[in-house]
Amino acid sequence: MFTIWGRLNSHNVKKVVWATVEAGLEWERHDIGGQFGYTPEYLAMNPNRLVPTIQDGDFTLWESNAILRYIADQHARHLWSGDTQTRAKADRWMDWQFQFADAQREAFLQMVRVPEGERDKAKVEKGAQATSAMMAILEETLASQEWLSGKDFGIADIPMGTYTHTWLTLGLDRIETPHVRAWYEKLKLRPGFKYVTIPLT
Ligand SMILES: N[C@@H](CCC(=O)N[C@@H](CS)C(=O)NCC(=O)O)C(=O)O
Repeated sequence: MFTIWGRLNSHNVKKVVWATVEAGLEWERHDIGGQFGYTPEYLAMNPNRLVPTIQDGDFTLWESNAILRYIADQHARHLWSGDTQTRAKADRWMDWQFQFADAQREAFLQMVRVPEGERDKAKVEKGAQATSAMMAILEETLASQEWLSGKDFGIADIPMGTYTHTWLTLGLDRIETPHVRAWYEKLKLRPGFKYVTIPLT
């Protein structure tokens, strides 16, 4: 059994659940972190006091994108290109996603956690500008290739796919990105994407 530890209102947990579904694994998930708190047993597996963590038999791993790479390597090779250079170009979007998460974080917290009249408009505007600037790069990429993973959907589409859902639905001012939108519409059809749409509050 493949076990996922982490509350489902977390971007990083959603990514892992989506990848697990894509890999066709039999899985279970336990709520932990955030409003659910932590147990000593969990902290023994992951001392960072963060989610997610997975257990695959007696193998334990934390760091969401490392988990995605592990899932593809161990269980779903079709989600990674066999060509090293194609794979490296795909892989970089997984690291890039953490920069995007940083750019979006403050605006996200304002929009999701703070009542409308009390929001710090400067933080929202700063996040809107920073994320639009990054999305312009994704837009240019997706104008000339169908997936971030290359010519086929793969594991590298999952991290930015998850964050793009938030970006498109958060209500921030944003640039027009027709190619990102077209890619997102295809992602919505993937098995496992439904977990991405679970509210983050
Ligand atoms: N780089 C880590 C970041 C993990 C992380 O920041 N997780 C957040 C949720 S998205 C968290 O655990 N926050 C504290 C909590 O939920 O208790 C990863 O990708 O796994």
